[in-house]
Amino acid sequence: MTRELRIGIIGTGNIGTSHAESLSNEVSGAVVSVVYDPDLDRARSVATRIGARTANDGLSLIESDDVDAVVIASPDELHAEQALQCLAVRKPALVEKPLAPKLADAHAVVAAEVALGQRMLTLGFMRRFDPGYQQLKQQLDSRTVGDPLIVRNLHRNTSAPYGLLTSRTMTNMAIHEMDINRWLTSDEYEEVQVIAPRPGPATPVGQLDPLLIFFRTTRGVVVEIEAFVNANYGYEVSCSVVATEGLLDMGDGGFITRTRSRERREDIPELWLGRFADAYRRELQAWVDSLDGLAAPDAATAWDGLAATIAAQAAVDAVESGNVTAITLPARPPLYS
Ligand code: ISE
Repeated sequence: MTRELRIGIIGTGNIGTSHAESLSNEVSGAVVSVVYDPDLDRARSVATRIGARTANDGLSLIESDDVDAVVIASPDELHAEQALQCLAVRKPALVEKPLAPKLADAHAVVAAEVALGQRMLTLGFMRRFDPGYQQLKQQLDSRTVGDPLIVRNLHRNTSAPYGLLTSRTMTNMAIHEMDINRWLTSDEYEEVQVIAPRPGPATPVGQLDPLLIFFRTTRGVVVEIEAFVNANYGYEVSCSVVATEGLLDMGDGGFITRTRSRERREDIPELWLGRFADAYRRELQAWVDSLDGLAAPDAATAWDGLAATIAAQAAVDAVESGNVTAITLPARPPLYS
């Protein structure tokens, strides 16, 4: 029996705490040895619950001798810097999405991993591990309904957890769809257009929410994303495909419908942690199982993280300009082939 991997977790917000508890209680082959969060009380509370110690800062956690691999669950704008710190000491990391909100930072991480000559970073695009999306992928790959023409995505949050900036709708929220649709269609984006309906009642003045984002891929597939940050009624994600010989519909994730006394009801989760609990656990298990420096077969790489940030920035440009915006992806380095 090889020693259990010792995982350090940076960030004990919603997702960092969820990962800490899942790695401690559900995932085999790993233990959480160290956690860090600037909110020291919150970090201590998580550490006490799972039997880990706390670190004084992210870098000391990364460099700790009792940390074999790192989960980066800090605020988005810190992901790139901490990923670079992990690469500098050759420690594998699961980087929560996005790789970086800023293009230059995302490019810097990919360049550093290419220079290292070894894939050590995995991106936390967990929907690739969601059973519904995996069945969609399997059906598309085996062409059960022919080839995709249109992919329609709904992504609705109950509210804006991190404040509502249109750019964050792209780089933090809809970036899930920007990754998963590349994966589903095995294709790349060549242009994007964004249309904003009138704002919803909970949208701050001057912000755009909901948004309709339209990507066209190199093979002519149109990927439509409805991104509604302040949908208010609950958290809901769905995906459906119009193809050359039929349709595929993942539905809304299989909420249980209860029918009784002439009433039909569904429980709709408030947060992504409810809708994607299984995907997060499967992603963590796949990552732990693959910690020999290579990403798990379905897992997203730093290259996927860069491609998603390129798409997100193009969508930001499109919404600001009101124009169709071209998307150019650099040549994929052999490390990611
Ligand atoms: C959050 O970080 C997630 O990853 C959720 O899946 C997404 O729905 C939410 O909008 C993000 O803020």
